[in-house]
Amino acid sequence: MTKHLTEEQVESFNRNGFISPMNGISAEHAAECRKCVEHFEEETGHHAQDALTLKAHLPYRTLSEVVLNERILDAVEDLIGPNILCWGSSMFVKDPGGGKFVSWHADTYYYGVEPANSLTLWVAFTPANPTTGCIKCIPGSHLEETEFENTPTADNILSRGQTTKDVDASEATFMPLEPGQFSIHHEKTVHSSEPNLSDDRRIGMSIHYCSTQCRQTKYAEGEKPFAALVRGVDEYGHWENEKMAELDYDAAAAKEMIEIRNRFIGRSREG
Ligand SMILES: O=C(O)CCC(=O)C(=O)O
Repeated sequence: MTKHLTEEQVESFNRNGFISPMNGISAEHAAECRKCVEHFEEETGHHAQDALTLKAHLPYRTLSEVVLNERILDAVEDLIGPNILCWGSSMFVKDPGGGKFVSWHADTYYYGVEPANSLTLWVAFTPANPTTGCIKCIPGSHLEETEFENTPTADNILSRGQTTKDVDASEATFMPLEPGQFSIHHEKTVHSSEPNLSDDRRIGMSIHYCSTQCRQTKYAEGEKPFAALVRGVDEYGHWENEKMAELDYDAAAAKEMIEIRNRFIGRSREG
């Protein structure tokens, strides 16, 4: 018996590696999330795409409430089971006319989470569609071992420019979303997004959930990564418990988030 998804959606996720759209937070909550993104940029002087990443929900209660949203967690539970960790989240912000895009890739290239009982849930704070540059996925690609190369360019949002080899883009399915709706893709699903051709920003938050059985393999022996237990029980103890934001804005958490991101990028570069 599923909690939010239909049996057909679960079957479709297992077959295709993604599902969309689902109703998540309210449109009002999505608008408040956009305000957080723009507040962060004013407060810190950083563009959210560059700095509100990896643990994006930690400086803001409004963003942590997205991660903890019951409808969202019900959908995650339907796919990976009742014991759920959130180990991170990243803002994806494309300014109008900016030319920024995301190359074909699978999140598994840099997640370091094993086994692959993990997924990415993307919540729209503004309309996401083919004009604004929504995510598009290659059906069934999560069932294959894909290869990639690093080809960074100035406009590629992925800093290392991870790009899957031999993608047939004509097979892609777009995942349009209204503000507050969400999509889910498996960590091995090949996906990308094109530039924002509209006259407003396209903003969404990518949330990284995994089952408590998963480990982070990019950390040295004896060093524990942080994640928040957002539902169920953690019978494995592979992660140090991370607290959700309690303040409207926690400046210390924002500073720490930027430091954590820099360390994570260092590890990814090491391999
Ligand atoms: O927001 C985008 O355009 C891409 C997001 C993405 O690649 C992801 O959430 O894994």
